[in-house]
Amino acid sequence: MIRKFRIGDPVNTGAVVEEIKTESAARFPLALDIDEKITLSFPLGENDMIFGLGETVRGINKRGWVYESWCSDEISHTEDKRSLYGAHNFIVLSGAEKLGLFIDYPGKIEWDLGYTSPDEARITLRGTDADLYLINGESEREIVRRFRRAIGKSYIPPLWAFGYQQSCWGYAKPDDFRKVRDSHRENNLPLDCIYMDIDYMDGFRDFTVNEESFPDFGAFVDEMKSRNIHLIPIIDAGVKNDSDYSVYREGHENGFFCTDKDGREFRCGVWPGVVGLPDFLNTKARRWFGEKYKILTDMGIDGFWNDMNEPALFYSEQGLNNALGKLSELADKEIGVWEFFSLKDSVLRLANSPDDYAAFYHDLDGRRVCHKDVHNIYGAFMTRAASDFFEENFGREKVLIFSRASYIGAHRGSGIWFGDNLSWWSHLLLNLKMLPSVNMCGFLYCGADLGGFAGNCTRELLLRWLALGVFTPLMRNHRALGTRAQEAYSFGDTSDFADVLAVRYRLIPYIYSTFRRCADEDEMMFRPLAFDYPGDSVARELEDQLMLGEECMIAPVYEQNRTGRNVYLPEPMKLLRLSGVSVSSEELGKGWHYIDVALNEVPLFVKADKKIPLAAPALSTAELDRENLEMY
Ligand code: MIG
Repeated sequence: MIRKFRIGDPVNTGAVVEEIKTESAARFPLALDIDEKITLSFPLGENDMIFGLGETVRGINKRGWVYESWCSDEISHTEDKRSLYGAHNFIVLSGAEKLGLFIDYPGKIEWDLGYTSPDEARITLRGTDADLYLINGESEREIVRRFRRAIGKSYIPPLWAFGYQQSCWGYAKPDDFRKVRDSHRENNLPLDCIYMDIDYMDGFRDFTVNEESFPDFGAFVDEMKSRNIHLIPIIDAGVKNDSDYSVYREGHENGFFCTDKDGREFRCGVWPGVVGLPDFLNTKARRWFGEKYKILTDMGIDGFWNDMNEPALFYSEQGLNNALGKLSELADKEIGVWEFFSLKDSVLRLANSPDDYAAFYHDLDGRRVCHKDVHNIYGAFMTRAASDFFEENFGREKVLIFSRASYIGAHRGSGIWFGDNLSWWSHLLLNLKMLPSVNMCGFLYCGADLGGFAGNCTRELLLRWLALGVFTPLMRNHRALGTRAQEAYSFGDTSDFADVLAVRYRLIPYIYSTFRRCADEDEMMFRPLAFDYPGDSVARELEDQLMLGEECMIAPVYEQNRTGRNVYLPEPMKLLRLSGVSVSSEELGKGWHYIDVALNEVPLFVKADKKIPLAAPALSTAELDRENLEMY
């Protein structure tokens, strides 16, 4: 059962698509307090667990920390943080009582889940207009399914988006991309996509291609396609403020950019320098931006990733002026320690500053709203601009699109990636922990930067991370400018990498059909063991193993210098060791087992009474034989 309670006059975020009768907030059964903000609270029983919140830090069981819904360009995913790029306001309380809670509110929310007081959850919305949803069910899975039905079916990308993908901030010239293609093909390493980061553009202008580097971009896209490689360009949220650039000019002339308190275009800086922020919350502006993708689809492009759409702001013009004023004020003064700190802060606090998020406005088709009150839907609506355009012009399942920032609702049109992680072992585990949480919120097409974005990857870390990545719908190796090379051919002998990547292609029929079924049936592809074995006190707490589909369990190695790991089997299973074309199968009983895992191996646990299909390996999805499958 699902109940909806309305407080005030909330903005339509588009998260819920099902018609649900609205009840008055007076009937809301949990403690509710409304003054300048909304606070709801409920007691936590000793053994209660809390699942959900999608893309954020820390464990699968969210209890014991305070999280914030506030889409953030967060470059360091450490456990002292409270938010990452998405705002996924859905939790399931799991204990003697089971209850789902979705807060449809696009401003900031604090989720104090047993942090201030261990036996209380206290959730604070920084505003007074919201829809609250309560979902009952017999099990966590049933509650999730009920919620997912309300928010609508998850996005399904084209099949080729399940192939292996290579990315790097810094590939700039055609030969950079050819080298990636050829090095994979020559070393028997499969590959379906190569990403184009901001370096392909003309001065970081969206929907442009640097003509010096790519004199005939369409021909280059075709050349890649003829070798079964899709090129996937990035699109950033900010549009370069440049009157010689037609996209900016059109946006400016039509009033499609966000404005400051006086109604003038809000000026802030990102990669292109000063930009206009398209007002994606305005229907006309959103449609206009969506149609711009045609410039690239006309050249044969059929996939995109949307970045910087929290929106990330390096600075605003106002903030920069304030900082410069402060510096010149201090220039004539003697700098004591406090002057020093104030000088330092005025510069370091320029990026993503709360003042800036409070300084610009949207036109919600006639209703003027301050950005800070709708911050969490900005990126989702950017991606909706793209996905609406693709669906209307090409139909469903034709174009690959995923986003960095997101809000529930965006799962219907796009996927997400988990942003700027680091080449750290702890981030391999964080990748695993986020999977069930984002699945609960509808995001099925997802994945982390395999090998880690920032920092320097090692051969061992990449192999272990890929052995998790073979199961994630988005399987992309991506890294930052200037980091150690981490393409699968960058560490000498490539045979171990070829063995692991071959497993991905062998599994694509299973992964793809599981994905489709989960999308159709509002199911999670990855689940915590607690959802499937609620009566098993060991399984309930495990956070380094996941259920996959109805047949499997995964348990990757996530520590350095390990030749194996302990795995708990909540029921008898077969351990399949997959490597290249080889498969070995061993029957294991319920309970703990130590299993060896070689660096070129992917362990997969299949329930004793189930089987999964394996295809023959292929170098791209186009060459994959999905008909002749062997069952294991
Ligand atoms: O400020 O486009 O998360 O994947 O490589 C950094 C450059 C901007 C952040 C994205 C990352 C991408 C990078 N971008």
